[in-house]
Amino acid sequence: MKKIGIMGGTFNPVHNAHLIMAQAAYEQYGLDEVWFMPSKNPPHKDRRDIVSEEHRTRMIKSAIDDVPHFLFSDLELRRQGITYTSETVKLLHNQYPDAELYFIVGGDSLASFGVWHRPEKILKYCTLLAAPRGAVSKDKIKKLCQEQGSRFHGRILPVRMDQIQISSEQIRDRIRNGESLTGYCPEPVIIYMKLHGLFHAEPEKLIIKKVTPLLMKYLSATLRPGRYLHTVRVAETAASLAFCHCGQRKKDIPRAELAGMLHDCAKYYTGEEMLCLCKDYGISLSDTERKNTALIHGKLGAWLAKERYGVCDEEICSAISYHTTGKPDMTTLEKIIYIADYIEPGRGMDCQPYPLEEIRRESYRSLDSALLMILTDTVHYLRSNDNMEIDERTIETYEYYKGRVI
Ligand code: DGI
Ligand code: FE
Ligand code: FE
Repeated sequence: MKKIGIMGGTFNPVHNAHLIMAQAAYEQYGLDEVWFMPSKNPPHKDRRDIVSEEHRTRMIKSAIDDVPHFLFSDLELRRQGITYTSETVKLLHNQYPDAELYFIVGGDSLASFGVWHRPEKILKYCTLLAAPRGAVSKDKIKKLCQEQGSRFHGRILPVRMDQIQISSEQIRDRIRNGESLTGYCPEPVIIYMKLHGLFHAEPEKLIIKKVTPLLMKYLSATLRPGRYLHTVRVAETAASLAFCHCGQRKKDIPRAELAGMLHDCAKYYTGEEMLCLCKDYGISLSDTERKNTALIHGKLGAWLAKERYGVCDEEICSAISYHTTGKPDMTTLEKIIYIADYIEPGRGMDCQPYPLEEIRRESYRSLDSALLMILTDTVHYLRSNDNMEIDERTIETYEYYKGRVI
């Protein structure tokens, strides 16, 4: 029987005590998995310091990404209305009738278990695991588990661990006071908060001139793992295309690499977030972009490259900006990024009329003719896809190169 541990909470933000608690429960009760399940933002604006569900989700994912037995669950986020734990565990029980459920809580929550919504119902569907926390220290936890277990007629067991004095509130205070978070949160979470200026801090502005380990850390802390790997492959492909086509200008190789690394840096935002950010930052959008938000990440990415990553090379920013649609009369660097994004070795789409392998070969011979092949394939793909509206710029670029390349 599969044993599933559930770590519920606001995770505003997720921190090391959460991870240690989840790991201790996992080890001591032989759990197969622990699911991190953030709760929904309260509907009214009375908790202004809770950052968006997207931010909290991304921070959790980046914190648990390396641990195979820690998983993310959006069960509570997806539910409508107030989400009571009693309902959540019932839903889980119905969905996984063969699983044994364990709900992991801090000792302070266990002390106030009586005021939770229908505590008996919670214990009907799961075992509660409680770790020392707040006023409930290591030596008090066992007794409290016994007391609350017999009071609410269920199984409540202690998690043995040293009490760790880290809380989300303390982290928010430290950020407000400009104090370091080293040791409080996993590094990707620290980086994520800095990059987005969460909890009343100013977003951090870096000054990036070339691909460095720091830049890679920033990107891997924000992008989803698959997207990050795509980014690295685009950077490598762009560098080798630059090596092939800009032989005389060696400095173009690191520039192509940097543009490749950053080309999808805005890709972690949802469509809704991108629309909000463009409004906030005064980035103008066409009607097609507003309707097809997948088209916005180039423009927004160029803005982020300039304002967050401090890239002051205009051509790099414009290569990022136009990497999805292309534009007439592109520079060599702009072409390289557009092409690298399409041909990087992780891509495996079935392209028509020009197969990907042919385009890959052509890319190292002529950028212009590879570009036209990609544009032809893209227009073919978008036209054969009824529900995809073609961006005017994609067509304009296609027409421009069609009339030019022999
Ligand atoms: O960001 P990537 O996935 O690496 O690649 P990309 O920047 O080329 O973006 C691909 C997405 O953009 C994909 O969802 C298709 C969409 N797209 C590209 N050109 C057009 C387009 N969508 C519409 N609606 N119209 C276009 O002309
Ligand atoms: Fe892209
Ligand atoms: Fe891409």
